Formats: sequence, structure tokens, C-alpha cells
Amino acid sequence: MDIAKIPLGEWVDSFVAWLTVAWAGFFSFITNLIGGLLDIITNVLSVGPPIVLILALTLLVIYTSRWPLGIFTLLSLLLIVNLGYWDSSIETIAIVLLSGLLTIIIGIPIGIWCAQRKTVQRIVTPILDFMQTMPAFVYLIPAILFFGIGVVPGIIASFIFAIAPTIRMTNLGIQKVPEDLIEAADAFGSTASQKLFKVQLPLATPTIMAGVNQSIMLALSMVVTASLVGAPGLGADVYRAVSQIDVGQGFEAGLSIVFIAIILDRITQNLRNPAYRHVIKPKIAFSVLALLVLGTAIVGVIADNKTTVNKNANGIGAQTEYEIVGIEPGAGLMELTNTALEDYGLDDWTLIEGSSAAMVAELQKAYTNQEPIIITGWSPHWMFSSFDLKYLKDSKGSFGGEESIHSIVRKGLKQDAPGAYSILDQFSWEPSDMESVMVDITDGMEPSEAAEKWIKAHADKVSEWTNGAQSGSGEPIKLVFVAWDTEIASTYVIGKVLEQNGYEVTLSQVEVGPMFAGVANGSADGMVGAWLPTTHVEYYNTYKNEVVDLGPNLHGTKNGLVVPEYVDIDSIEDLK
Ligand code: PBE
Repeated sequence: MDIAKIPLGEWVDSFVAWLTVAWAGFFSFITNLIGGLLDIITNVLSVGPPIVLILALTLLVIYTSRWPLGIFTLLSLLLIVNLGYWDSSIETIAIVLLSGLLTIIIGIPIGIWCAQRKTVQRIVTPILDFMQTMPAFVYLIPAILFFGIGVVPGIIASFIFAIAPTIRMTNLGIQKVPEDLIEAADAFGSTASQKLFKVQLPLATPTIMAGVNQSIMLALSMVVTASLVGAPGLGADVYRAVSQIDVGQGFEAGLSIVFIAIILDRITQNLRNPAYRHVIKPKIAFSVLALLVLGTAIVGVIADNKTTVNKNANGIGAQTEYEIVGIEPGAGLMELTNTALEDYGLDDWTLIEGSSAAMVAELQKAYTNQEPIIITGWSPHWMFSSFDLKYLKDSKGSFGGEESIHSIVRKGLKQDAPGAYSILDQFSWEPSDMESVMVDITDGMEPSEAAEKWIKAHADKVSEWTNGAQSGSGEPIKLVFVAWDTEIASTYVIGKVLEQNGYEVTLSQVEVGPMFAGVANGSADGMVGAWLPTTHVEYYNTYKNEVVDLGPNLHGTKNGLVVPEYVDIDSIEDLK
């Protein structure tokens, strides 16, 4: 039976494409609103030296959950400062607080509405089921298109992921209020709102607070995922550690997340019934806290307005908010860009970590709206044929010169699969070859299809690679690659060629560090994406004694900062 595939994916694509354009104004309003709120929260949290917030949190924990936990709070936060994760922690706490605040503001009313109307509950429940079970990663994709990369799509995705418990528990809490109390309220002639605010909500508060607590914990569990689209903080530290296989950093950042989780959990759990409520009345304690927070926020906003006045509002920096759109944190290009920022003294600028796909989405969006954007770019890349782009001149040579891409295999492959070894060894092509595969993939072809098409059209070239190589008899070959457009193209092509020569090939997509480490420890057989001598020099030096370098498969690559032609600057110096 041959029934055509239902183009569900395409429908979603075009719907999202339509939304992106038709609702652009709304989305940029939301982006600015959330970005602005986050700035305010971050400013409040980072007022004065770290010890200010540490003491404030410690006092709050002592008040809500007794002094032993207060001591834990004090020590764990001091440890975070000592390990060097304080700034990241502030960013993470701010993100979690804001997502939590949004779930309260939006979730509790929806929960109340559900409790009051059966129909609403019937509609909302399946939506919540859907929101909770759809892998959170999936929300990130449209979120990038709507809100750009950075912290905002991360907050939105966390919010969608985290709001369900607040809605469910509010609904549950109100429905659990005993019938006779409601009847009594009715008998005394109370209005609907009196009933809600004087009877239902007060009785439901413990349940609602349990929901809020869960929402905040869920939001915290999203921080690593959110860092894939450029949200800063401890999540980004963890992602960077994975990307570079830095066990120590991963542990330190992970531990910091655990500490923050425990602190936030205890505070929210005991907020309603503080341990020392008899010593200081909760009303007084929380009013003082609220006043302090509000006061700091207002002073912060005023001070902020004063400082921004001095900056050149029309310069490229102001237009792009001093942000350079980067890619995977472990990519060599990111390291090079950080060096460049130092070399050129560009301390005002931030390099946003995310992924190649997010970077391209951001470029596409800016290009359509003819907005200024600066990205970390490399060639060969299809983006240069799809958009009018230029490299910014790099007079200090921070990005190194032209490079080659090497094929690297594990030790022992030559003995275990001599044919595969010699094909990988003889693999070599031109940037233009690679680009044509990349263009087909961007135009919607499956990578394996695009690879097959190129192989068919270039039989002579392929026969040079397979020349003299003995055919395999179904031996497994595992190639690792990172989801950079260049490496997707090359890995699929060489994978197909190996397959056509009798090997059982699996391609597995990993982060940069794991790509090198996998070949070094023999869990992968090879890879064709080592950019040398500059981009991957650190990984190469770490692993060079445990791998076999088969030399270049392509010459003439380039790395750098890239802007659309319509952006009015030409060199990195112009970013000053
Ligand atoms: N790249 C493409 C990679 C190598 C391949 C330039 C994004 C990197 O920076 O590590």
C-alpha cells in the first residue's frame, strides 16, 4: 500500500512562517518586555557585591525554613562564589524567577477559570497534557524564529514547559474546597468574587503554592535546554562543558544548579508558613522584602536610563545591542572570536552561545527585515550563496588564515577495515563540491539524498577515493560529526561512499569535544571535520597521540565575523 505522506511538517512550517511575519510586531513587543523585565530582575539581584544577595537569601531561608538551612544557604552560595559561578548563578536565578512569575501571573487565573467552568477545564486539560509531553526542545525551534536567539526564547520555552502544574493545582485546590463551605458562603449572600477571594483562594493556597513550587523546579530544569538557543547562566556553563568534555566544569556548574534548586525549593515550600512567623509576622517580613526589591528596582531603572544616554545610539553596537551571534560553545570559531574580541579591545561586546542552526535562523530573520546583525561565519557555507554577505576585515589576523579540513580515524582501523581506511585516506574534494551538497540540503533535500546525488554526478572523483580499496563485507563503520552544515555535507557523502563499498555505516551526531574524544577512545571509527591548523588546534593537541591523522580532505576554508552587505561597516575595527 502506498499512501502519500501527510505533509504535517510542511503545514507546521508554513504556519510558523506565516506567524513569524504576520505577528512580528507582537513578538518584538514580547521580546522587549521580557528582556526588560529580566534586566530589572538581574539588576536587583546583583546590587552591590555578592555578599549582599547571599545575606539576603540566607535571612530569607532562615525566616522561612529555620537556621540549619540558612547555614546551608550561606555556605553553598559562598562556595558558588569561590568556584567562580556567581554571575552565571545570578543569570540563572533571574531566568527562573521570571519564568516562575509568568507562570503565576498567567497560570493561576487560568486555573481559577478551569475550576469555575467545566468546559474550560475540558479544553485546557488536553492542551496541558500536550505541552508537558511534547519534548521541550521542540518549543525552542519556533521560539527562535519568533523571539530571536538569546534568553527570551529560553524563558518562553521554560514557561510553556513549567506552567502546567500551577494551572492544574490551582484548579484542584479550588475544587477541593468543601461543598458545605461554599453553601454557607452562598447562604450568607456572598457575591462570586467574595466567594473566590474570601473562601476558595485562601483554602486553596497550600495546593496552589505546591503547584507554583513545582513550576519553579521545572523552570530550573529547563536551563540547560534553554542554553542551546543562547540563554546565559549555569545552563550555558553545563552545555559548554559537554561541548568541550570538561568534566570538572560540568560538575561545578551542575553542583551550583543543585544548590540553587534546594534553596529555591525550600523558600517556595515554606513561604506560606514561615518557620519564624511568630517572631516576625509574615505580613511585615514580606512587606519589607517587597519594599526593598521595589526600591532597588526603581533606583536601578533610573540609573540605567542615565547611563544609556551617553552611548552612541546609532552606531553598529547600539543597533545590535553589542551582541555577536555565535554557534556551539565548543566550536573552534567561538574560541577564535573570543580571542578577536580581546585582540581588538571590544570589551562591550558579548558573544552569544547557541548552535549553528540557531545562528542561521537568526541571520535569516535579520536578513528578511534588513536589520543589522553580526554573526560568526565560515566558508565554505551555503549562506554565502543565499545571502549577500561579507567578512569583516581582520587586520590583526585573530581568525588565522586559510585552513584545511582533515580526516581523522581511530588507531587500529587500518587493520580492522583496510578498505574503509584507504577510502577515508583518499577522500578529498573542493569547496565548490561541498557547497553544492550544502545548497541541496538547505533547499530541503535529505542529507543522504543530496549526498547520493552528488556522488552520481561525480563518479570520477569518487573512483579516485575508492581506487585500490578493498571492498568491505558488512563491517560496521561509525562516523561522528557535529551538526555544522559543512560537516553534515562531508560526512553524509563519505558515509554513502563507504556504504556503497560494502560497509555498514552509522553516522552519529555529537558535540565538538565528544567528536574528537570518540575517535580517540575508539568508540567511533573516524570523522572528516577536523579544521586545522588553527580552529581545532586545542582538541587536536589533546588527542593527537591517540588518533591517526589522515591529512586534509579539503583546502581553503575561512573563519571570521560576517555581516550582510547592507551593514555599513567593513572591518572588525569598526566595532569599536
Ligand atoms: N566551524 C565549522 C567549526 C569547524 C567547522 C567553523 C563552525 C568550528 O568552529 O569548530
